[in-house]
Amino acid sequence: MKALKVNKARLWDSLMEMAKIGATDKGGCCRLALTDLDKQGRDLYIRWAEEAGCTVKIDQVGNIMATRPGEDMSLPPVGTGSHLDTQPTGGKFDGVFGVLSGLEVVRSLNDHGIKTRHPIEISVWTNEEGSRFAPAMMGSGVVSGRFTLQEILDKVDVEGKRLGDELERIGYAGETPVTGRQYHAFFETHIEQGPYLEAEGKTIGVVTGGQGQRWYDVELTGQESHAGTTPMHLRTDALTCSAELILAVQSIAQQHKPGCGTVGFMQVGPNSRNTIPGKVTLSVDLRHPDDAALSDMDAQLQETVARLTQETGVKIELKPIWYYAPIPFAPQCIEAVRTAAAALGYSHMDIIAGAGHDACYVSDFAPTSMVFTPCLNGISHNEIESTTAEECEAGCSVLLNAMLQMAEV
Ligand code: HGY
Ligand code: MN
Ligand code: MN
Ligand code: MN
Repeated sequence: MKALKVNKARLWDSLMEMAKIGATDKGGCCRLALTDLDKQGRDLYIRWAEEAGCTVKIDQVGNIMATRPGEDMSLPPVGTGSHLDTQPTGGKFDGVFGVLSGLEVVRSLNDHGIKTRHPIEISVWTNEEGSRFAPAMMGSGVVSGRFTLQEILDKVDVEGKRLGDELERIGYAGETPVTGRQYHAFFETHIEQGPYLEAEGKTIGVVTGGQGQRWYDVELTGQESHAGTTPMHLRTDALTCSAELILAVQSIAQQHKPGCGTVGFMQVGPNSRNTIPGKVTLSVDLRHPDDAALSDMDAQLQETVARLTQETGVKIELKPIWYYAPIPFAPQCIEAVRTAAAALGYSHMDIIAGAGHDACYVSDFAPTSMVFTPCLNGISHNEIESTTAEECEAGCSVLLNAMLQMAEV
C-alpha cells in the first residue's frame, strides 16, 4: 500500500483557526455544547467541509454529517469524526483534532484526485463532553440507541436550559433521522489525553477499545445551623460528610488499579462562611477497563454511602446517571490502524482509551477503532493542552491510510 501523507501545515492552520473560537486567556478553548460559540465552530466547520466538496446534513440531535461522494453511493460510507464542543477550560485539540483530521483526509483525497469506492463521511457529534449537559457522548449515544432522542432533547443544564431548545436556538435541530446510521468502518483520531504514548516514546496509539464508565449525581442533606453556636457533636454537616465521600472515591479507585475515580463538580448550600452547610450536590465519575472491577467499585461506593449515612446522620442520595461497559473495538479496524502506522514508519503501540469517545458508541453498530497521538505531559481537559504539528500530521496520515484500506473493499 502506497502510504500517503496529509498536508501538515494546512491541518495545523485549520486547528489554529478553529481555536480562535472560544479562545481563553491561557491558550485554551471554551465552546460548551450548544452555546453560541459551539454554533460558531460548527458553522466554520460546515463552510470548510462544503468548500472541500462535501454535502452536509444535520440530524435530529444536531450531529453534522459531511459526505464526500464515492464511486458507489449505494455503499455505506467509511466514517471518521469526533466533537467540537469543549470542556469549560478545555484545550485546542480534544475532539477538534478528530474533526479537522477528517476534513484534512477529504482535502488530501482531493489533492491526490482519489475517488474512493465507498463514500467518506465526517461526523461532528453533539455534546461529547457531557460538561454542560450530562451525561457525555450524547450525539453518538442517540444514534447508537444507547439513549432515546426524547430523553436527550429533554436534558437540562444547571441553569435549567433544555437541550432541545438550545438546538433550536442555534439552528442545529436537523431533519435527518438519528436512526439507521451505517458505516462500513469508522475511525476516530484523538489526542491520547494521558501520559502513556509520551512515556513510551511512541507516535501512534493503536486503540483496541475504551474503558467502561459509571457516573453518579449525589445529593447530601444535613442541617444548616449557626457556625458559632452549634457544638461540634450536635452538627449534621453535609460538607464534612462530602469530604469523607470524596476521599472514599479516591481510595476505591486506588484499590482498583488502573481504575479512576473523580469528583469534579460540587455545589454547596447555602455557601455562607458562618452557616454549617446543609446541602451539597456533587458528581462521581468511576472508570475501569474491566467490567467486574467497575461493578466492584460501584458496590464499594454504595457501601460507603450507607456507612456515612449511619455515622453522620446526613441523608445521602446516590443517583446513577450513566453506565457503559468497557468497549472492545473491531479487529479489522485495529489492524488497519496498525498497518497504516507501520507503512508510514511511525512507532506505535496498542492502547486502551481512558477517556470516553464517540467511537465507543459508534462501535455498537459499525466496526470501529481509533488513532491516538501523544499530548504534552499527557495533560488534557486543561487550557495548556498541547501537541505538535508533526504529531497531528502523523495521526491524520494514519487515519487517511486506514480509511483508504477500508474504503476500497
Ligand atoms: O469524559 C470523557 O472521557 C470525555 O472527555 N467526554
Ligand atoms: Mn474528546
Ligand atoms: Mn474531552
Ligand atoms: Mn471523543
